[in-house]
Amino acid sequence: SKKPVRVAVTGAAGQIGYALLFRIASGEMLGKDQPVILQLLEIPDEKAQNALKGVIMELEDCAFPLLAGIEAHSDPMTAFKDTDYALLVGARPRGPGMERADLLAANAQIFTAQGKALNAVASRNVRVLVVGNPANTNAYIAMKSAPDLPAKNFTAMLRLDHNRAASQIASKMGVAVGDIEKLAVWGNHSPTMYADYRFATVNGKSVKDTINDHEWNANTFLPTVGKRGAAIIAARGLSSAASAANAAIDHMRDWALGTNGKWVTMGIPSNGEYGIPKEVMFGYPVTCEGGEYKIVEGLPIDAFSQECINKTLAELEGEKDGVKHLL
Ligand code: NAX
Repeated sequence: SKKPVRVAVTGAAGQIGYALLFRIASGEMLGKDQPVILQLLEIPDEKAQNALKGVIMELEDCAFPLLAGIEAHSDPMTAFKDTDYALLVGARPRGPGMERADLLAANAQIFTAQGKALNAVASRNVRVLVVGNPANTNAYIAMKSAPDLPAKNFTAMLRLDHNRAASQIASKMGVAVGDIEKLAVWGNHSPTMYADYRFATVNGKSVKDTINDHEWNANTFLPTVGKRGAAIIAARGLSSAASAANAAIDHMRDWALGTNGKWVTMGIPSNGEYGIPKEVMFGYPVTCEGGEYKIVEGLPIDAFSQECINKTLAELEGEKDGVKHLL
């Protein structure tokens, strides 16, 4: 049987953590033959550490055959020791009266410290997914704080936007969501993301030609996907958790185990592809194979798409500017 791999999860006692850990431990992320050791991080606060203990008791009570160990931590320097995968879920939420700059600064502090800790103690090939918002900028900060690790191993979660877009298209067309291929989401995990179905197909048939409705795209589809998080908060009184955890599982599973040629969306550091400045943590269509992702290149960008990409890029560069004095 396989040697266990180490999976660190931050914010482990939060809502997303509660929907995520049990699935990692049951083998849904890294495969039903891959034992895992969970290295869970929460803030030192007594309430958070107690809640983490409760989650660990429940993990134990699942008696998952693949769960080879569970550790509770309050310091990233121990939580990230030798870790092969790191899911950075915990972040500072926007509190009442908090300005955007304060939010960026509070998170910059967290992700600088966590990036440094990964740099110091994680496996040299650790694969990092940032879920905590602002996810792209937090991933950028962690990457910049870990100069000894491969920059390409730092990623941000755009997969929830991708899955939301796929689901909207499936319902518009009355088709099975699993039959949709070649969807792309460009840019920031925020309402400015650009979900792009120009290349998408259902059973080989063009989605764009079938829907053929620019008004629906610009005025219904994009706002629905972009504001889906807010719609869920309005309905549930809490932010997306199970669907976010599911997207994190999808992102890591596809990265580790491959997509068989299928396109998925990942937030990754640009190397200049599609005119995005180097190092910007940007949502791109990718395929994965052998533990590596590869950007789908050579797609034509029309005027409307370029306008959307420029807008989400401008927002990301604004966030980057907002933290540059902190790095
Ligand atoms: P919760 O508030 O339920 O849980 C967050 C947990 O993180 C808390 O238990 C807190 O104590 C812990 N935490 C805070 N700072 C920490 C630190 N420095 N180290 C370790 N743990 C820390 O939030 P939850 O609903 O789980 O959401 C977590 C994050 O995901 C938020 O930032 C949220 O905005 C973000 N999201 C990102 C999404 C995406 O698509 N990228 C979608 C869903 C979600 O909104």
